[in-house]
Amino acid sequence: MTAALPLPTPDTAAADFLAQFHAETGRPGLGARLAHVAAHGFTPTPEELAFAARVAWRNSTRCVGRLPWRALEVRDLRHVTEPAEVFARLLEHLRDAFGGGAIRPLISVFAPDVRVLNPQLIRYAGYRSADGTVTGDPANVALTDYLRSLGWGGGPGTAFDVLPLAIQSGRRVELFTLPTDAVQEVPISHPECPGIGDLGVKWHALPVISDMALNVGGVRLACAFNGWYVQTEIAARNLADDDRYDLLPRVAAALGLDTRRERTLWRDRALVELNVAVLESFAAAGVKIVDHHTVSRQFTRFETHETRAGREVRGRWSWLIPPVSPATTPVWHRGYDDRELAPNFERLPAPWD
Ligand code: HEM
Ligand code: NRG
Repeated sequence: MTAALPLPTPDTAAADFLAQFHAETGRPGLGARLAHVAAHGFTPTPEELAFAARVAWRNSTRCVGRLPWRALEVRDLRHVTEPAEVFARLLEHLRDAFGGGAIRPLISVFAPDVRVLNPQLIRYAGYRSADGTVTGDPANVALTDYLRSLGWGGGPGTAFDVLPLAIQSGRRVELFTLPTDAVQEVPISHPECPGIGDLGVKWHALPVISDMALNVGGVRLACAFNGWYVQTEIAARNLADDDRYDLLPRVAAALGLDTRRERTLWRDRALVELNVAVLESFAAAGVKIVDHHTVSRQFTRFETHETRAGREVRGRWSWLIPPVSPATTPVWHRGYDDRELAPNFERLPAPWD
């Protein structure tokens, strides 16, 4: 028997992705597409890219917000390579994703040699002073120092200075200042405790992750994507962690709690009221946000839909449970396989590490 010459086949990651795309969408022509990719290499079509982005969200094991994955709006911006034009497209992303407060899940996908170096489009500076104290967000000290090393002169020095964007194209890195009208923010106050509003705290409306690449069949594309916040992300972590804004002692003081003994549970009580403050403030500002009970229930609906579609839901339990009252949510009582599926989002290395 003579061995037939093997037909050219694309690498397995691309072939696996194309097989999945054709199987799930019911589109004909897998054989022809595989032959084309084997001969010319894999460049995703706009339809393949949109499918990959939505399925990458569906596959995001650390995301509890996956229920509306089919509704993700995908902007194919692979032709955009100039940093100034990337920035212009990111401003459109911020405006359209915000949608006057209604917030829509949106992803902008850029050319392979483009990337935003900031981990999110909106981040607050962290300025470390000589005595080691930090003004602003301590999580962003390294980012702030890095932007200064690129020539940024620094902001006014408030606890909420929005950082400029560092956009890389090939070897070039350029800095861009976000205009104030591109950054929607919500002042945080409490319906019954004016002392919490007096702390002068605010947070931005949109979480737009910009340091993850979409991996579609082995092709990695820089992107920026957003949904809306779960209030725990802001109130139980960003504002509460002692290595972030560390606000629990000040919130407890505003509430008149006894902070001398742990057994008064002043931390827990301050934490709950700070969560109430963030939810009520976003609602009052007309900005979409979800509480941890609702999003956990939505996640179990996502699980039901996926099971009906014959797919297994993967998850990272420690990320899916909320940092407040986790055992009151259905996710607490379930278990998940945390192995990653393709296509997916992959974190890009920080340039300052
Ligand atoms: C992580 C909620 C939309 C992809 C998370 C986390 C939450 C969350 C609470 C954990 C974050 C943390 O602990 O720091 C939501 C909600 C959404 C939403 C409420 C509303 C629609 C999206 C969208 C995408 C996405 C549109 C992508 C298209 C991810 C990924 C992670 C994540 C990749 C892991 C991030 C990391 O490793 O830092 N999401 N999400 N999510 N989400 Fe979602
Ligand atoms: N915890 C981070 C944001 C991570 C992603 N969260 C979302 N993503 N909700 C923070 O800034 O607090 N999303 O695409 O909606």
